[in-house]
Amino acid sequence: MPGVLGQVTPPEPAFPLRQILGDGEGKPGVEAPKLAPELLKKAFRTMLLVRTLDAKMTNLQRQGRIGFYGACTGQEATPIGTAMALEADDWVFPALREGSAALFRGLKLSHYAAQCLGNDHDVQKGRQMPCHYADRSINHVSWSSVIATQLVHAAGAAYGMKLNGTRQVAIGFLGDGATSENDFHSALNMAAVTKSPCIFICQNNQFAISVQHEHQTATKTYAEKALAYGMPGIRVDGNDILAVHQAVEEAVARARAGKGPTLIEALTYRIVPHSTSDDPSRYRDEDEYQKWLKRDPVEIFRRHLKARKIWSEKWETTLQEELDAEVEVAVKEAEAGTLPTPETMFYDVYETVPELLKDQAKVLGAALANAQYEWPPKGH
Ligand SMILES: Cc1ncc(C[n+]2csc(CCOP(=O)(O)OP(=O)(O)O)c2C)c(N)n1
Repeated sequence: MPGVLGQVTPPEPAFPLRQILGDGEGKPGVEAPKLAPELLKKAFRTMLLVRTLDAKMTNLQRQGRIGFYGACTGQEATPIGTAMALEADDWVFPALREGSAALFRGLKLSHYAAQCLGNDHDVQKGRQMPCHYADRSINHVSWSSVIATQLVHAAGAAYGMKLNGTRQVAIGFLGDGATSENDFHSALNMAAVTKSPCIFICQNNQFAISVQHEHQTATKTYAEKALAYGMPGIRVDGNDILAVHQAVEEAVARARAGKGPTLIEALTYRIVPHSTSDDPSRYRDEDEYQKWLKRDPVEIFRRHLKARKIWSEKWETTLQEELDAEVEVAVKEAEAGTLPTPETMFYDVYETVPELLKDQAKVLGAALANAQYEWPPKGH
């Protein structure tokens, strides 16, 4: 069909929204895979755990005990559904809202809390903003905070996996806002050209802080951007954990078979503020928000577990009590830490600390001693 200026208008790309659970009762005509009850229970437990952590950490921020928090409440199905499809030696390059994937894959609760507090119990020694979890033992790499940089890291790691001939995959998580960054283009292009085992998972929560879809992109979906790079694009209901799991499983199988990367758009909605520094009531449509509140991924999954007779109210009540207690203990343990001493900033960048940095550390040490500088400062 001729378009403007006589150009040929390409046919509308079809990226249907994949669903399995729908609103919990199951999508008519779609059979839910019979995943092992223990796996499903672990996923549900992680969903409740991260929701409990989100509430606790937001309170701690309000009390001035942590500096910042970016919750994932309402978006639990995508990172956890993804983690369910991975092997222990795969790598995750997250953005802000994927701490739950790390918890599912074995991040210790006390480390999660210590990372948010940024003290000397934190494996990153307080050098990152809260919610930038990292753990070498589970191949979970800290985010840089700079939107989309993690995607080039994921693509590079995946290329390394290909060169080394391993069967591993790298996951690069992103938000919808990250699709407007140059790094998105570089990463997807490189992964596709090199046919690397990289899976890009865009959590389209429909906001980049206050910027909404129509201001972010002129395409109808984010999944169709895959066409430009020569890789498959999948659009999935991001609040449907089984649909996410199935989409990621499919992409992982392609990647392990040497067929290259996939872009997955997981459609969801940010029902919480962007972070503790945000007030979405200033830009969010109230009716739309109310509509999405009814599509709570935890409730959708709960209905499925109930139908499969894996869930009971008593089980969830006891589980929630356990999680509340575990979170309290983890925060207590983490709060027993103190601020890392200022000299620690000179270490961990180089395997062997250069003389220049050693000298600077000495000068700082002497200056602090002379000034009888109090460490940690009052209030910490
Ligand atoms: C390069 C860059 N530009 C701007 C920012 C400030 N910033 C932090 S989060 C954010 C929005 C990110 O939105 P999105 O990628 O959709 O992820 P979401 O937070 O919604 O999960 C922005 C603009 C940044 N961190 N890095």
